[in-house]
Amino acid sequence: MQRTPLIAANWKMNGSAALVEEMVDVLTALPLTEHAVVVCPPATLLTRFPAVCNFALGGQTLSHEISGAFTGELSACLLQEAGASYVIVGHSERRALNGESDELIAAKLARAVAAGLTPILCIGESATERQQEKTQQVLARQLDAVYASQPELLAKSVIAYEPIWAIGTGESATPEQAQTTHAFIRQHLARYNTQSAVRVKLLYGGSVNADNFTALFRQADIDGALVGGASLKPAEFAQICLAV
Ligand code: G2H
Repeated sequence: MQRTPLIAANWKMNGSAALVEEMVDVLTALPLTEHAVVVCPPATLLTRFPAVCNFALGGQTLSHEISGAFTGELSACLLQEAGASYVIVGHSERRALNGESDELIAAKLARAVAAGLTPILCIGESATERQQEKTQQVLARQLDAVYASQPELLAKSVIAYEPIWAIGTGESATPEQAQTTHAFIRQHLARYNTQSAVRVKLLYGGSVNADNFTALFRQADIDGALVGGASLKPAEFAQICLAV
């Protein structure tokens, strides 16, 4: 099964109008195939990107509610109106710093799909959980929370495996570690729907850079990357985009 690659940039709470301009200049000069790259800047910067360009835009989170008295929240429709077609859901920083539970993440993902946004669901284990050999258990729990009761959402999702110990540390998982875990994820997803499990894009995230990406991307079950720090450097991000 041939899966088309996807490189996603997660700017987190970084960036500026100037970085938008720089990134647009660099990316629009690349021969990117359709839907190969998505940039997820802070929501306030979404409308600073051109309405039409050779990459897609995404939000970094969304509300599970449709609209209403939820001060500070962003709905799927607001993100769409600002130009997003993707949205990151369940990033470990939101799970840890904002107390997002598996159940809330499942509701957010369902809301994103209902609105026509493609969710990039982030899952991953902590260093302690890996040391305790609980990686598969944790990933299975995070996946089951979303897909066990709504397996039809898998066909509309992208999944990013981001081991927490590799996030922003400069210490990426090795290609072998990442492949072993991605293979487990794909195998687990087959419980919900075998065809969707083969088709779903599995991204790796956690200290991806221009030096380590090629070896990661060569792995059979790694279909692209969710890039944080390196996505703030347009030239380096361009190199990663060109490696697929
Ligand atoms: C993981 C990743 C982007 P970084 O959070 O989602 O960030 O590449 O900086 O580790």
